Amino acid sequence: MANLILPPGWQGKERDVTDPATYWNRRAFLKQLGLGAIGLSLPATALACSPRTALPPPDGPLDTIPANAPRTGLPAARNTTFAVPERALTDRIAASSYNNFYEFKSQGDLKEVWPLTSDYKPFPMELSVKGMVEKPFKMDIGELITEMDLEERIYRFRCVEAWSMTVPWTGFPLRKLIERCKPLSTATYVRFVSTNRPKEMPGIRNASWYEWPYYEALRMDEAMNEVAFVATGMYGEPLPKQNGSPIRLALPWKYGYKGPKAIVEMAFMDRQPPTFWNDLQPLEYSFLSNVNPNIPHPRWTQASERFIADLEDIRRIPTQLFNGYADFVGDLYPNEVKG
Ligand SMILES: Nc1nc2c(c(=O)[nH]1)N[C@H]1C(S)=C(S)[C@@H](COP(=O)(O)O)O[C@H]1N2
Ligand SMILES: [Mo]
Repeated sequence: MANLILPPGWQGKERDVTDPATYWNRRAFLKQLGLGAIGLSLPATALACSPRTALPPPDGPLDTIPANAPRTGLPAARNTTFAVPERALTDRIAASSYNNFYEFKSQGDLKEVWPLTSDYKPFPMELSVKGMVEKPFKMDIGELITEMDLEERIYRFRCVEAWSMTVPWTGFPLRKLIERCKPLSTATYVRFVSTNRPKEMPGIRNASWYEWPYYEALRMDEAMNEVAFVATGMYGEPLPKQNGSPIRLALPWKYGYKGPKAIVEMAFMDRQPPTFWNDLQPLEYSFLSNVNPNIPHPRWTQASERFIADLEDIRRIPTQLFNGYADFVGDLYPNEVKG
Protein backbone atom coordinates (compact mmCIF):
# COMPACT_ATOMS: atom_id res chain seq x y z
CA MET A 1 0.00 0.00 0.00
CA ALA A 2 3.07 2.24 0.31
CA ASN A 3 2.82 2.95 -3.41
CA LEU A 4 -0.29 5.01 -2.64
CA ILE A 5 1.94 7.71 -1.16
CA LEU A 6 2.74 10.29 -3.81
CA PRO A 7 4.68 13.54 -3.69
CA PRO A 8 2.60 16.72 -3.48
CA GLY A 9 1.87 18.44 -6.76
CA TRP A 10 0.36 15.47 -8.57
CA GLN A 11 -3.16 16.61 -7.71
CA GLY A 12 -5.44 17.83 -10.46
CA LYS A 13 -3.10 16.30 -13.02
CA GLU A 14 -5.81 14.94 -15.27
CA ARG A 15 -7.80 18.14 -15.15
CA ASP A 16 -4.70 20.11 -16.15
CA VAL A 17 -3.63 17.94 -19.06
CA THR A 18 -7.08 17.36 -20.52
CA ASP A 19 -8.19 20.16 -22.80
CA PRO A 20 -11.77 21.31 -22.24
CA ALA A 21 -13.05 20.01 -25.58
CA THR A 22 -11.89 16.45 -24.91
CA TYR A 23 -13.17 16.82 -21.44
CA TRP A 24 -16.68 17.82 -22.34
CA ASN A 25 -16.88 15.37 -25.20
CA ARG A 26 -15.98 12.60 -22.84
CA ARG A 27 -18.67 13.79 -20.49
CA ALA A 28 -21.26 13.72 -23.27
CA PHE A 29 -19.88 10.36 -24.42
CA LEU A 30 -20.33 8.85 -20.97
CA LYS A 31 -23.85 10.19 -20.76
CA GLN A 32 -24.71 8.73 -24.14
CA LEU A 33 -23.41 5.31 -23.23
CA GLY A 34 -25.47 5.32 -20.11
CA LEU A 35 -22.36 5.15 -18.01
CA GLY A 36 -24.04 7.28 -15.46
CA ALA A 37 -24.82 3.83 -14.10
CA ILE A 38 -23.84 3.54 -10.49
CA GLY A 39 -20.79 1.34 -10.20
CA LEU A 40 -20.14 0.57 -13.88
CA SER A 41 -16.60 0.76 -15.11
CA LEU A 42 -15.57 3.60 -17.38
CA PRO A 43 -13.65 3.64 -20.65
CA ALA A 44 -9.86 3.53 -20.55
CA THR A 45 -9.57 7.31 -21.05
CA ALA A 46 -11.24 7.77 -17.69
CA LEU A 47 -8.71 5.52 -16.00
CA ALA A 48 -5.65 7.56 -16.97
CA CYS A 49 -5.25 8.74 -13.39
CA SER A 50 -6.09 6.18 -10.74
CA PRO A 51 -7.14 7.34 -7.26
CA ARG A 52 -4.32 8.37 -4.92
CA THR A 53 -4.05 9.84 -1.46
CA ALA A 54 -1.25 11.94 0.05
CA LEU A 55 -1.38 10.26 3.46
CA PRO A 56 -0.85 6.50 3.81
CA PRO A 57 -4.08 4.46 3.77
CA PRO A 58 -5.74 3.61 7.09
CA ASP A 59 -4.88 0.21 8.61
CA GLY A 60 -8.39 -1.13 8.16
CA PRO A 61 -12.00 -0.18 7.42
CA LEU A 62 -12.76 0.72 11.03
CA ASP A 63 -9.64 2.84 11.51
CA THR A 64 -11.42 5.51 9.49
CA ILE A 65 -13.68 6.55 12.39
CA PRO A 66 -12.46 10.13 12.96
CA ALA A 67 -10.64 10.49 16.30
CA ASN A 68 -12.38 13.86 16.89
CA ALA A 69 -15.93 12.62 16.17
CA PRO A 70 -18.29 13.32 19.11
CA ARG A 71 -19.10 10.27 21.25
CA THR A 72 -21.64 11.80 23.63
CA GLY A 73 -24.58 9.43 24.08
CA LEU A 74 -22.89 6.37 22.51
CA PRO A 75 -23.92 3.64 22.36
CA ALA A 76 -27.48 4.92 21.99
CA ALA A 77 -30.57 2.99 23.12
CA ARG A 78 -32.25 0.93 20.39
CA ASN A 79 -35.66 2.02 19.08
CA THR A 80 -37.39 -1.36 18.82
CA THR A 81 -40.09 -0.07 16.43
CA PHE A 82 -37.65 -0.79 13.62
CA ALA A 83 -36.64 -4.43 13.93
CA VAL A 84 -35.61 -6.48 10.88
CA PRO A 85 -36.70 -9.94 12.05
CA GLU A 86 -36.33 -11.88 8.78
CA ARG A 87 -32.57 -11.58 8.33
CA ALA A 88 -29.26 -11.15 10.15
CA LEU A 89 -27.40 -7.95 10.86
CA THR A 90 -24.69 -7.39 8.30
CA ASP A 91 -21.20 -8.00 9.61
CA ARG A 92 -19.72 -4.70 10.71
CA ILE A 93 -16.52 -5.03 8.67
CA ALA A 94 -18.55 -5.80 5.54
CA ALA A 95 -20.76 -2.72 6.02
CA SER A 96 -17.66 -0.53 6.26
CA SER A 97 -15.62 -2.13 3.52
CA TYR A 98 -18.22 -2.64 0.73
CA ASN A 99 -19.18 0.94 -0.09
CA ASN A 100 -20.43 3.36 -2.68
CA PHE A 101 -18.98 6.86 -2.31
CA TYR A 102 -18.06 8.36 -5.67
CA GLU A 103 -16.23 11.27 -4.08
CA PHE A 104 -13.53 8.71 -3.18
CA LYS A 105 -13.85 6.11 -5.94
CA SER A 106 -16.23 6.15 -8.89
CA GLN A 107 -15.32 2.90 -10.63
CA GLY A 108 -13.93 -0.54 -9.92
CA ASP A 109 -13.99 -2.47 -6.68
CA LEU A 110 -16.48 -1.26 -4.09
CA LYS A 111 -14.21 -2.74 -1.41
CA GLU A 112 -11.50 -0.18 -2.21
CA VAL A 113 -13.24 2.96 -0.98
CA TRP A 114 -11.99 3.02 2.62
CA PRO A 115 -8.26 2.96 1.75
CA LEU A 116 -8.81 6.25 -0.11
CA THR A 117 -10.22 8.21 2.83
CA SER A 118 -6.99 9.08 4.67
CA ASP A 119 -6.89 12.73 3.51
CA TYR A 120 -10.53 13.36 4.40
CA LYS A 121 -11.18 15.32 7.64
CA PRO A 122 -14.93 15.32 8.38
CA PHE A 123 -14.62 17.37 11.60
CA PRO A 124 -15.05 20.27 11.87
CA MET A 125 -17.71 20.76 9.20
CA GLU A 126 -20.62 23.18 8.91
CA LEU A 127 -24.17 22.58 7.72
CA SER A 128 -25.76 25.53 5.87
CA VAL A 129 -29.52 26.00 6.02
CA LYS A 130 -30.87 27.96 3.06
CA GLY A 131 -33.87 28.80 0.92
CA MET A 132 -37.41 28.99 2.26
CA VAL A 133 -36.59 29.22 5.97
CA GLU A 134 -37.36 31.87 8.58
CA LYS A 135 -33.68 32.86 8.50
CA PRO A 136 -30.74 31.19 6.73
CA PHE A 137 -27.99 30.05 9.14
CA LYS A 138 -25.09 27.67 9.65
CA MET A 139 -24.49 25.15 12.38
CA ASP A 140 -21.44 23.18 13.45
CA ILE A 141 -22.16 19.52 12.70
CA GLY A 142 -20.12 18.26 15.67
CA GLU A 143 -22.24 20.44 18.00
CA LEU A 144 -25.42 19.23 16.31
CA ILE A 145 -24.47 15.59 16.91
CA THR A 146 -23.66 16.33 20.56
CA GLU A 147 -26.94 18.18 21.14
CA MET A 148 -29.40 15.74 19.57
CA ASP A 149 -30.96 12.78 21.41
CA LEU A 150 -29.42 9.78 19.69
CA GLU A 151 -31.15 6.45 19.15
CA GLU A 152 -30.25 3.24 17.34
CA ARG A 153 -32.40 1.87 14.52
CA ILE A 154 -31.79 -1.38 12.69
CA TYR A 155 -32.71 -0.71 9.06
CA ARG A 156 -32.69 -2.62 5.83
CA PHE A 157 -30.46 -1.02 3.20
CA ARG A 158 -30.95 -1.59 -0.53
CA CYS A 159 -28.69 -0.25 -3.30
CA VAL A 160 -30.30 0.26 -6.72
CA GLU A 161 -27.73 -2.22 -8.06
CA ALA A 162 -29.48 -4.95 -6.07
CA TRP A 163 -27.11 -5.53 -3.17
CA SER A 164 -28.41 -5.10 0.34
CA MET A 165 -27.42 -5.06 4.00
CA THR A 166 -28.98 -4.75 7.46
CA VAL A 167 -27.37 -1.90 9.38
CA PRO A 168 -27.73 -0.62 12.96
CA TRP A 169 -27.57 3.14 12.48
CA THR A 170 -27.14 5.66 15.29
CA GLY A 171 -28.71 9.08 14.79
CA PHE A 172 -31.95 11.03 15.02
CA PRO A 173 -35.10 11.53 12.93
CA LEU A 174 -34.64 13.87 9.95
CA ARG A 175 -37.82 15.61 11.14
CA LYS A 176 -35.97 16.84 14.26
CA LEU A 177 -33.29 18.47 12.12
CA ILE A 178 -35.89 20.02 9.81
CA GLU A 179 -37.67 21.50 12.81
CA ARG A 180 -34.39 23.18 13.82
CA CYS A 181 -34.13 24.66 10.33
CA LYS A 182 -37.54 26.41 10.71
CA PRO A 183 -38.74 26.03 7.10
CA LEU A 184 -41.63 28.16 5.86
CA SER A 185 -44.95 26.29 5.67
CA THR A 186 -44.92 26.91 1.90
CA ALA A 187 -41.78 24.79 1.40
CA THR A 188 -42.64 21.51 -0.33
CA TYR A 189 -39.15 20.07 -1.04
CA VAL A 190 -35.82 19.87 0.72
CA ARG A 191 -32.55 19.65 -1.14
CA PHE A 192 -29.32 18.19 0.29
CA VAL A 193 -25.78 18.86 -0.90
CA SER A 194 -22.72 16.77 0.02
CA THR A 195 -19.32 18.20 0.83
CA ASN A 196 -17.05 19.09 -2.08
CA ARG A 197 -13.43 18.69 -1.03
CA PRO A 198 -11.37 17.67 -4.05
CA LYS A 199 -8.11 17.97 -2.07
CA GLU A 200 -9.39 15.37 0.39
CA MET A 201 -11.49 13.26 -1.98
CA PRO A 202 -9.60 11.55 -4.83
CA GLY A 203 -12.81 10.45 -6.57
CA ILE A 204 -13.76 14.08 -7.20
CA ARG A 205 -10.34 14.73 -8.74
CA ASN A 206 -10.39 11.59 -10.84
CA ALA A 207 -13.98 11.71 -12.05
CA SER A 208 -14.15 15.44 -12.60
CA TRP A 209 -16.81 15.06 -15.32
CA TYR A 210 -19.52 14.48 -12.69
CA GLU A 211 -21.50 17.49 -11.48
CA TRP A 212 -19.89 17.76 -8.04
CA PRO A 213 -20.95 18.22 -5.33
CA TYR A 214 -23.43 15.31 -5.00
CA TYR A 215 -26.97 16.64 -4.63
CA GLU A 216 -30.23 14.93 -3.68
CA ALA A 217 -33.75 15.94 -2.62
CA LEU A 218 -36.95 14.74 -1.00
CA ARG A 219 -40.54 15.91 -0.93
CA MET A 220 -41.26 17.51 2.45
CA ASP A 221 -43.83 14.83 3.34
CA GLU A 222 -41.17 12.16 2.69
CA ALA A 223 -38.53 14.02 4.69
CA MET A 224 -40.91 14.49 7.65
CA ASN A 225 -41.85 10.79 7.68
CA GLU A 226 -41.00 8.84 10.81
CA VAL A 227 -38.57 6.53 8.99
CA ALA A 228 -36.36 9.24 7.45
CA PHE A 229 -33.23 9.23 9.60
CA VAL A 230 -30.02 11.23 9.93
CA ALA A 231 -27.21 8.77 10.67
CA THR A 232 -24.32 10.00 12.80
CA GLY A 233 -22.97 6.55 13.59
CA MET A 234 -23.33 2.81 13.06
CA TYR A 235 -22.71 -0.30 15.18
CA GLY A 236 -22.67 1.90 18.29
CA GLU A 237 -19.79 4.11 17.11
CA PRO A 238 -19.39 7.29 15.04
CA LEU A 239 -19.63 6.83 11.26
CA PRO A 240 -16.48 5.64 9.51
CA LYS A 241 -15.50 8.15 6.81
CA GLN A 242 -16.48 5.84 3.94
CA ASN A 243 -20.00 5.48 5.38
CA GLY A 244 -20.65 9.22 5.15
CA SER A 245 -19.06 10.96 8.13
CA PRO A 246 -19.98 13.38 9.63
CA ILE A 247 -23.69 12.88 8.80
CA ARG A 248 -25.63 11.06 6.07
CA LEU A 249 -29.23 10.11 5.44
CA ALA A 250 -30.68 6.63 5.94
CA LEU A 251 -33.91 6.36 3.91
CA PRO A 252 -34.44 2.60 3.96
CA TRP A 253 -37.55 2.57 1.72
CA LYS A 254 -35.58 4.21 -1.10
CA TYR A 255 -32.58 3.05 -3.11
CA GLY A 256 -29.28 3.88 -1.43
CA TYR A 257 -28.34 6.75 -3.73
CA LYS A 258 -31.27 8.84 -2.43
CA GLY A 259 -29.38 9.03 0.89
CA PRO A 260 -26.54 11.56 0.50
CA LYS A 261 -23.39 11.24 2.60
CA ALA A 262 -21.36 14.04 4.24
CA ILE A 263 -24.21 16.54 4.01
CA VAL A 264 -23.20 20.21 4.25
CA GLU A 265 -26.28 21.98 2.94
CA MET A 266 -30.06 21.79 3.28
CA ALA A 267 -32.19 24.11 1.15
CA PHE A 268 -35.98 24.37 1.33
CA MET A 269 -37.96 25.15 -1.82
CA ASP A 270 -41.38 24.99 -3.40
CA ARG A 271 -40.49 23.12 -6.58
CA GLN A 272 -38.79 19.80 -7.24
CA PRO A 273 -35.00 20.24 -7.20
CA PRO A 274 -32.81 18.36 -9.71
CA THR A 275 -30.91 15.36 -8.31
CA PHE A 276 -27.49 13.88 -9.21
CA TRP A 277 -28.41 10.48 -10.68
CA ASN A 278 -31.70 11.63 -12.15
CA ASP A 279 -29.81 14.34 -14.08
CA LEU A 280 -27.31 11.75 -15.39
CA GLN A 281 -29.81 9.02 -16.35
CA PRO A 282 -33.45 10.08 -15.87
CA LEU A 283 -34.81 6.86 -17.36
CA GLU A 284 -32.86 4.71 -14.93
CA TYR A 285 -32.98 6.78 -11.75
CA SER A 286 -36.30 8.44 -11.01
CA PHE A 287 -36.79 11.25 -8.53
CA LEU A 288 -38.78 9.02 -6.16
CA SER A 289 -36.69 5.83 -6.50
CA ASN A 290 -38.63 3.88 -3.92
CA VAL A 291 -37.57 0.26 -3.49
CA ASN A 292 -40.20 -1.58 -5.52
CA PRO A 293 -39.88 -5.18 -6.76
CA ASN A 294 -42.58 -4.48 -9.38
CA ILE A 295 -40.64 -1.69 -11.10
CA PRO A 296 -37.57 -3.20 -12.81
CA HIS A 297 -34.51 -1.13 -13.54
CA PRO A 298 -34.24 -0.90 -17.37
CA ARG A 299 -31.17 -3.18 -17.21
CA TRP A 300 -31.99 -5.62 -14.38
CA THR A 301 -34.77 -6.94 -12.17
CA GLN A 302 -35.53 -5.34 -8.83
CA ALA A 303 -37.58 -8.33 -7.63
CA SER A 304 -34.63 -9.81 -5.71
CA GLU A 305 -31.37 -8.67 -4.19
CA ARG A 306 -27.97 -10.01 -3.07
CA PHE A 307 -28.07 -9.78 0.71
CA ILE A 308 -24.61 -9.26 2.19
CA ALA A 309 -24.55 -10.97 5.60
CA ASP A 310 -20.77 -10.80 5.42
CA LEU A 311 -18.33 -10.69 2.53
CA GLU A 312 -18.25 -14.50 2.30
CA ASP A 313 -22.00 -14.96 2.78
CA ILE A 314 -23.99 -13.23 0.03
CA ARG A 315 -27.37 -14.75 -0.82
CA ARG A 316 -30.31 -13.94 -3.13
CA ILE A 317 -33.45 -12.92 -1.27
CA PRO A 318 -36.75 -11.44 -2.51
CA THR A 319 -37.12 -7.65 -2.42
CA GLN A 320 -40.10 -6.28 -0.47
CA LEU A 321 -42.33 -3.37 -1.49
CA PHE A 322 -40.77 -0.18 -0.06
CA ASN A 323 -38.07 -2.49 1.32
CA GLY A 324 -40.43 -3.67 4.07
CA TYR A 325 -41.51 -0.15 5.18
CA ALA A 326 -44.92 -0.05 3.43
CA ASP A 327 -46.72 0.34 6.78
CA PHE A 328 -44.78 3.55 7.39
CA VAL A 329 -44.56 5.11 3.92
CA GLY A 330 -47.25 3.40 1.79
CA ASP A 331 -49.66 6.34 2.19
CA LEU A 332 -47.13 8.65 0.54
CA TYR A 333 -47.27 6.76 -2.77
CA PRO A 334 -50.86 5.78 -3.65
CA ASN A 335 -49.90 5.15 -7.30
CA GLU A 336 -47.13 2.71 -6.49
CA VAL A 337 -49.23 0.79 -3.98
CA LYS A 338 -51.95 0.25 -6.59
CA GLY A 339 -49.20 -0.98 -8.94
N1 LIG B 1 -22.29 12.01 -1.40
C1 LIG B 1 -22.59 10.76 -1.78
N2 LIG B 1 -23.59 10.11 -1.17
C2 LIG B 1 -23.89 8.83 -1.54
C3 LIG B 1 -23.20 8.20 -2.61
C4 LIG B 1 -22.14 8.92 -3.24
O1 LIG B 1 -21.47 8.44 -4.17
N3 LIG B 1 -21.86 10.19 -2.80
N4 LIG B 1 -23.54 6.93 -3.01
C5 LIG B 1 -24.92 6.50 -2.69
C6 LIG B 1 -25.17 5.09 -2.99
S1 LIG B 1 -25.41 4.66 -4.62
C7 LIG B 1 -25.29 4.15 -2.00
S2 LIG B 1 -25.71 2.54 -2.35
C8 LIG B 1 -25.01 4.51 -0.58
C9 LIG B 1 -23.92 3.59 -0.04
O2 LIG B 1 -23.75 3.74 1.36
P1 LIG B 1 -22.72 2.80 2.14
O3 LIG B 1 -21.42 2.84 1.40
O4 LIG B 1 -22.61 3.39 3.52
O5 LIG B 1 -23.31 1.42 2.15
O6 LIG B 1 -24.58 5.86 -0.41
C10 LIG B 1 -25.26 6.80 -1.24
N5 LIG B 1 -24.89 8.16 -0.89
MO1 LIG C 1 -26.17 2.49 -4.64
